Order: sequence, then C-alpha cells, then structure tokens
Amino acid sequence: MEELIQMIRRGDRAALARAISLVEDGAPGSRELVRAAYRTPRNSRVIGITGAPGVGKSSLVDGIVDQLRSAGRSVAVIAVDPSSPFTGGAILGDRVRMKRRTTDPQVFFRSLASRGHLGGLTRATGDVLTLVGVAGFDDVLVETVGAGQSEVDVMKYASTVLVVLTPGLGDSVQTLKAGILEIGDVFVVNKADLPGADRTGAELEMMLDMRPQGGWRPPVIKTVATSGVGLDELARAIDAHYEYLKSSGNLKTRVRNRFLASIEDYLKREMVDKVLKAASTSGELERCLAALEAGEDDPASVASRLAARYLTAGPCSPLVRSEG
Ligand SMILES: Nc1nc2c(ncn2[C@@H]2O[C@H](COP(=O)(O)OP(=O)(O)OP(=O)(O)O)[C@@H](O)[C@H]2O)c(=O)[nH]1
Ligand SMILES: [Mg+2]
Repeated sequence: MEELIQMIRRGDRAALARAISLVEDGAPGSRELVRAAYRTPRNSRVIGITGAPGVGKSSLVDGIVDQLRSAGRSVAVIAVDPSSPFTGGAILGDRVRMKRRTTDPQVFFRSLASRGHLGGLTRATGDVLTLVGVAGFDDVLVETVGAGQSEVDVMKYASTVLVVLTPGLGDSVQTLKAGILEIGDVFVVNKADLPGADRTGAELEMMLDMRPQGGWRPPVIKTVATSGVGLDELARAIDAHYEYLKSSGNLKTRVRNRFLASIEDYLKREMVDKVLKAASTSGELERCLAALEAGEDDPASVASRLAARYLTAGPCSPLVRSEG
C-alpha cells in the first residue's frame, strides 16, 4: 500500500484510479491505504459544487476546468453519486463530456457511486479526496447533487463551496434546501440566458444580506455554463475566496473542522459498536429489547443506560481501539 501511495505521488494516474476503487469498495487493505495517504503532504484546493438536479453543475465544472487549465493548474474532478434516481442518465453525459479530457494528463475525472449505506458516502468521499490530494492536483472539484443530507455533508470537505441555482422557478430561492444557504461561499445563478435571472440574483443578494455579517460576504455570479458567460468572473471569485481563507486564517480552521468531523464520524461508529457488542455479550441488550416490546421502557432511556454502563474508559476498555 505504501508503494501504491508512492506511485500515486509520482503522478501515476492508473495507480490513483486503482486506489480509488479499493477505497470505494472498502477492499481489504483500503484502510491501510488511506492511513498512508493521510501521512503524505497534500495541498490541493478543494472546490465543492452543489445544487438541485439539472441546474447545470456538470456544465459549470466543465467550464471551470477550462478556466483552471488556462491558468496552468492541474485539476481532478470527483462527481459524487451521479447515479441518483434524479439523474439516471447524467453519468453517461458526464463521461462523454469529460472524454475529450482524457488526452490531457493534467485533468483527472472520476465518478463515485453512492453505495447506499448511511454516512458511507461522506466517509468514502473524504478518503478519495485525500488520495487525490496525494496525487498533487492543484485543484479538486467535487460535484454533488444537493438532494440529501449526505450530499450536503460532502461539502464539509471543500474549502470553497459553490451553490448553484437557476432562474425561472420563481420561488427557487425560497425553496433552497435548509442548510444550503449557510454552506455557500459563492452563489451561482446559472442558465442566466433564461428569463428571471436578475430576480433570482436579487432575491439571493437580499437573503445573503440578512445573514450575520462579518468576514466573507458570498458573491452572487450569473453564468451561462453552456456558452461560457460569467465563467471568468466565477474563477476570479473562487480565487478571491481562497485568498480570503488564507489571509484570515480560516483555511486552517476549515481543515481542522474537517478533521474534527471525520474523527466524530469514526468515533460514533466505534462507540456504537462497542456498546452494542458489550450489551449483547452480557445479555443486557436482549433484556432491554424485551422491556421495550412489553412497553416498559423507551429507546432513549435504554441508550443512556447502556452508554453509562459500557462507555467507561478503563485500562481494560480503551475507547479508541486500533483499526483491525
Ligand atoms: N439554457 C441553458 N442550459 C444550460 C446551462 N447550463 C447547463 N444547461 C443545460 O442544462 C442541462 C443539465 O445540465 P448539467 O450540467 O448536466 O446539470 P447538472 O446539474 O450537472 O445535472 P445533474 O448532475 O443531473 O444534477 C443540460 O441539458 C445542459 O445543456 C445554461 O447556462 N443555460
Ligand atoms: Mg451533473
């Protein structure tokens, strides 16, 4: 695995693709691989792109890749869950579209299919981003359909988050998924060639003005991804946000928060495993379930009791065990 990491570091794209597959499948040795990846310097800028199905995220990614390539930067694109029920056919379109880039060694494209298990998508994406970072790309673009919590959670891994909307839906700004407005660093009104772009832009500006001020005020940028209008402005906004993160010290905070979120994620799993295993071995879990069935207890009380009993940090029961 150490050797595979070295190959990725030297720019071997086939090795990178293989490593991503191992992580995606949770194959034997993949934890070891990720562990080695975390111990290798990574300095990629991670740009997240999220928004409702069909707003033009992939088209924008395409345009942004062009912008970044003209600036001489290498780019990896990770499209998360393009096989969602909303976007059945998109994966094919994405593949065809990105095909013309396969001749450019400074562009790497990969789709990640959601394996459907809760939290697994976020975790796998974080690991994949770490691997891509080892490959030394200047920029990593992550596209997710902002349809569910896990897709929004993926944006935790980005240092700059683009939230994409389209005009014409009238109330598109009002129907923004809760939480999406908060995570946006740059807002994009794509399909600005369609009627209503100015109104959508104005509504967004108004909502952003109502946010607590201080620090970075997200810009609202109108684009026509299919013809390239506004993409240079978008690229400048991405750069400006990154500069802001660096000069304000917030980049460090974001990276730390990302690590913290990751630790939290693993910790929850460790603790749940530990408590359930212990309670099951002792037979207590069975008794609790019987009490619940008989209407003599409730899940919250059971959980508190089990946690109090089995989450004791003694020398014989370390909270953190090494990965087996
Ligand atoms: N008129 C207009 N159409 C656009 C624009 N940008 C993208 N489209 C079209 O909108 C459709 C969806 O574009 P995609 O880039 O696949 O959108 P997406 O958000 O990636 O879609 P999913 O991944 O399926 O959620 C395609 O038919 C694009 O050609 C734009 O600026 N103006
Ligand atoms: Mg897409």
